[in-house]
Amino acid sequence: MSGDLAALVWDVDGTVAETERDGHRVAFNAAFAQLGLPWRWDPARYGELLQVTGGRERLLHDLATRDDAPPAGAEREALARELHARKNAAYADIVAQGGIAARPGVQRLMAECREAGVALAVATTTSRSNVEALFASLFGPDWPAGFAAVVCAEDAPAKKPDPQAYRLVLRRLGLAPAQAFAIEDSPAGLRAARAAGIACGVTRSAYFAAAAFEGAAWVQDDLEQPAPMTLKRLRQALSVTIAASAALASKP
Ligand code: XBP
Ligand code: MG
Repeated sequence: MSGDLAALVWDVDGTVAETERDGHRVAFNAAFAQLGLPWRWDPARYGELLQVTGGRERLLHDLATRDDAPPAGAEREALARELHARKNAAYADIVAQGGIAARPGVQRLMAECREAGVALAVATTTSRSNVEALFASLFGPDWPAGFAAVVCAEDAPAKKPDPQAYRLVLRRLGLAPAQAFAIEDSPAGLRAARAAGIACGVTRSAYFAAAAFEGAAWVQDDLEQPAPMTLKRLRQALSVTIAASAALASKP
């Protein structure tokens, strides 16, 4: 199987940008306030809630722990849907105001890939509207032309660590797992990529700074530290991962 790198697949939240603490969390709190609810998620509580992937799922998880949430399941579902829609609108406002920057090295590595003919793609559990808002703010209005496939929560409803988003991105790109490399920031994201057979590097984000990342091809603080992540290093990491998988498969 070819190990030539044909596509670099990006997670969004925590990887392309630090969106959670100052983006999604603030927007969730704005949605609570809009509906006159007294609930607020402080940075520490939000960190705990990030174990649940998917904003609507995160809300439902939190509602299930509250005495003052609607007791009926259908009512809770409706409230979570309403809050989630309002949260996404508030998030779009935050990023449109330039409130979130790309993480170090993201723009540089994307440009290096484009110059070398390596496709860029996205595999995220976040809503499409959030990706559209963030990427328009970071990369300009023509950003869709720069990405060969963008798989979001609406395309792959099974949230990470389920590999559905990564499998779908491979199908849309027409590539085998060994032709792609993923960049993630969370244990759930890493597991999703690996379960789809894709080699994966990790840039630690604020909320997963102390997490263990077993199975990662590399783990860095970001794409510049401790050393710039280049296409050459990505290709080397891909070869090492493929060789390790082949050695494991050939064991009696
Ligand atoms: C991101 C998520 C998302 C975002 C919020 O995970 O879990 O739920 O926190 O976005 P990943 P939504 O970085 O692994 O893709 O509210 O649109 O879900
Ligand atoms: Mg992430």
